[in-house]
Amino acid sequence: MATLRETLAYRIPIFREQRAFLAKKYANVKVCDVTVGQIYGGMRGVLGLVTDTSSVDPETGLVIRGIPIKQLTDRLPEEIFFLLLTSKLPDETALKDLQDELNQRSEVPGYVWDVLNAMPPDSHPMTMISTAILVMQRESLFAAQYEEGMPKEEFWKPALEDSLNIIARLPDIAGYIYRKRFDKGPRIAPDPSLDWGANVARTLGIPDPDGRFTKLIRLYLTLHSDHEGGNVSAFTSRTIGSALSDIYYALSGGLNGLAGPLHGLANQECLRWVLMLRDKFGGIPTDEQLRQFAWETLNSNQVIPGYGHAVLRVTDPRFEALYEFGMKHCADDEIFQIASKIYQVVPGVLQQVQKIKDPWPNVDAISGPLFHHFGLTEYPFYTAMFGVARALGICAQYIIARGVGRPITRPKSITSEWLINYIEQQTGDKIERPVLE
Ligand code: HAX
Repeated sequence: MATLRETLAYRIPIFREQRAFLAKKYANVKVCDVTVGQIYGGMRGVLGLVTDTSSVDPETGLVIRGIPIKQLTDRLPEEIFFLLLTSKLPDETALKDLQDELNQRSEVPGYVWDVLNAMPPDSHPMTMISTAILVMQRESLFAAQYEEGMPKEEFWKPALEDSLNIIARLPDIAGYIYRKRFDKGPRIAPDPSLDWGANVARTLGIPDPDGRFTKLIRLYLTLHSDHEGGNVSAFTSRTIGSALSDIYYALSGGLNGLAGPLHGLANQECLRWVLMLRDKFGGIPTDEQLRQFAWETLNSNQVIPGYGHAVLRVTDPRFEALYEFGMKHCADDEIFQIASKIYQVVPGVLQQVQKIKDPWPNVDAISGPLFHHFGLTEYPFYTAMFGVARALGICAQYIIARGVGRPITRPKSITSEWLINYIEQQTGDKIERPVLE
C-alpha cells in the first residue's frame, strides 16, 4: 500500500476538485438559517463549516471518516492520523513507514528545553506545551516556502512536513514538561523501537510493569484525536491557519483554547471534583451525599465538569470506551468507583435543571480517574495529554485545509444596534435601548 505522502498526493487533488466544484456550481443553495438565539448562543447549530476528518452526531457521537469511534479503539493513534488525513486506515507497510518517519523526526531542538527551563516553575503545563510548539515556529517549512513563492497547490506538502515534525517531537516534549513541572527527575528520551503512543507513555516515566498504562495512553490518544471542526480548539486553529499562518502558530493557538475549563481543562477539573468529593466525605460518598454535593456546585453557579456537551445528547461513546477500560482494569479503585457513582447519580440531578440540554458525561468525566489509578496523579497535566492527542486532528485538519485551498475565514459581525433594528423590522416591536450614562 502507498505511504501517507503518496496517498495524500493522489487524494488531495480529488478533495480539492470536489470542493471547487461544489463551491462554484451550488454556491447559491441555501443550507441553513440563523436565529437571534443562535447568534447570541455561541452559534450553536449554525452549519457554516465543512470538516471531513470527523463528525459528531448528537445521538451517536464521534465518527472518524465514517467509522464510529468505538470501532477504532484497538487502533494506534498514528493509524488514526493516517485515517483522518486520507480516509483510509494504513496497512502494515504504510503504518511502519509512518512510524519510522515519526521516529526519525523525534529529536527536539535544545532551545526548546532552554525555553521550558526558563519558564516560571508554576507555569501551567498547557502554557508550557503551547509555548514549546510556538517557539519551534522558526523551523516551519511552510513559512519558509511561502516566502519563496510556493504555488497554492503545493501548500499541503510543507504543511504535512511541519505537522510530522511537531507530532514526532510531542512525546518527548510532553514527557519533559511532566517530569520538570512535577519534579519527577531527569528527562526520559523516547525509544525509537516503540510506537508513538507507547513513547508518550514511556517519556512520562510512570512505572508500567504489565503494559496496561501504555494501553490506556494509546486508547486515550486515539479517542481524543479529533472531534469535528466547530469545537473551540479546532475552530481556533482553523481560523489561524486560514490566514496561512503555519501549523506551529495554528496548533499553539488551538491549544490555548483547549486550555479553557469549558473545553479541555474539564479533563483536570473532573478529577479535582472527584477528589473534593472523596476528601469531603472521607471516601466514596452515598448517593444522597453526592446528590447534595452536585446541587451545592450548581447552586454556587459552577459547572459540574465532565457533564454536558454543546453537540452530544447521549453519553459520549469516548466516555463509554474509557469506562469499559476502567471496569476491566481498575474496577476496585476508590477514585474510579467515585467516578462511576457520579455517572449513576449526576445525570439525574442535571436532568432537573431545565436549561441543561445534555445531562450525560463527556469524555473528560472518566479519563482522570484512570490516569490517577496508574499513578499519573498530577491533574494539571491532564489537558496537556489531551493536547498531544488533539494535535493529530488539528494537524490533519490543517493539512487538508491547505490541500483543498480553503479561503481565509471571515464571517460577518453585526452591532447590537443593527440587530435591534432588524428585529424591529421583522417583528414590528419597538425595542427599548439601554440608556448609557
Ligand atoms: N454543569 C452546570 N451547568 C451546566 C452544565 C454542567 N455540566 N452543562 C451545561 N450547563 C449550563 C450552561 O452553563 C448553560 O448555563 P447558562 O445558560 O446560565 O450560561 C446552560 O446549562 C445551557 O447549556 P447547554 O446549552 O446545555 O450547553 P452549552 O452548549 O452552552 O455548553 C458545555 C456545553 C460543555 C460548555 C457545558 O455543558 C459545560 O460547561 N459542561 C461542563 C464543562 C465540561 O465538561 N466541558 C467539557 C466539554 C467537552 C469538551 O470540550 N472536552 O474537551
